[in-house]
Amino acid sequence: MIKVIADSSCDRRELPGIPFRSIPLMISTDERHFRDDEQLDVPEMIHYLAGYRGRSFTACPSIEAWLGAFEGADIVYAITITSGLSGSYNSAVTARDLYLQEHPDTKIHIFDSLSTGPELWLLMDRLAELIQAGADYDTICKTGDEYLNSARLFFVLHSLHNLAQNGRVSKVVSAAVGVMGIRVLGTASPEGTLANTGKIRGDRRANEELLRQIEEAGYQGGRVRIAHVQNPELADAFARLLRSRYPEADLSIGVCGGLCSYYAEKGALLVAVEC
Ligand code: X90
Repeated sequence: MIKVIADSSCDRRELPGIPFRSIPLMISTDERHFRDDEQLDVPEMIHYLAGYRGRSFTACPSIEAWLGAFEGADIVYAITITSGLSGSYNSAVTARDLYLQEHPDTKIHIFDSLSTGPELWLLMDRLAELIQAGADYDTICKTGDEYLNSARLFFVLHSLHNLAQNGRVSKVVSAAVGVMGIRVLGTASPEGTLANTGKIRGDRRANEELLRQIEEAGYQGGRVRIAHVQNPELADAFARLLRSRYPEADLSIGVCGGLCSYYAEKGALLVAVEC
């Protein structure tokens, strides 16, 4: 059996036609714990956190959680959130090494997305195509790794509070925000960390600048995956803008799960593109 597994930074809880498991990360305060699975009420979590005055934090999946997910598969393609900001990749690699000692015939490839959210959707869709076309393990690993190298993630955030609180962004970058109407633009760096690419006032100008940066990165009409945190209007507006120039683009819009919603925060737009 072939299995695709991704940690919950992938936002999706199924991959049509393919046995798929999502491994939850956790979002916590000193009072409550939110498991980022299909039962999580993301709007309720966001609402609760907005009114919570204490600290909040997250935890990546344990080695045991990855081990459990490998069970029963002959071939596993696993995808993690960037190793530049989370321990999920290391946890998955350690689990693989342990698992292979007991199951030497299983094949397990771990993709470090060096990104999050919609960039994982792109890879999941590509892996599903390759698996359905009957490609072999080595080809899928190589093609998937190359695919990730050519995909890019860009985003617009309204707040960097939770990223800063958890040391995932430098003080210099986070100092700039919190001002009403100011949007922070960024991209996943080659090392899989957050690179700030500008600040801008207003949604319309932010969307235009986002598309400009995406084109500058080499986008020519390939696939686009858009994730938002309680901001379908902004996602639609960006999709319309992109379609006005690339009417044929394969584009889909979805909502962020718990982990990406926590860090990207209300209003955010995350856009992954094939470059
Ligand atoms: O291991 C853990 O506890 C999870 C830590 C995750 C930290 C970063 C999550 C970022 C989510 C924010 C905007 C996009 C930044 C992407 C940079 C690669 C989304």
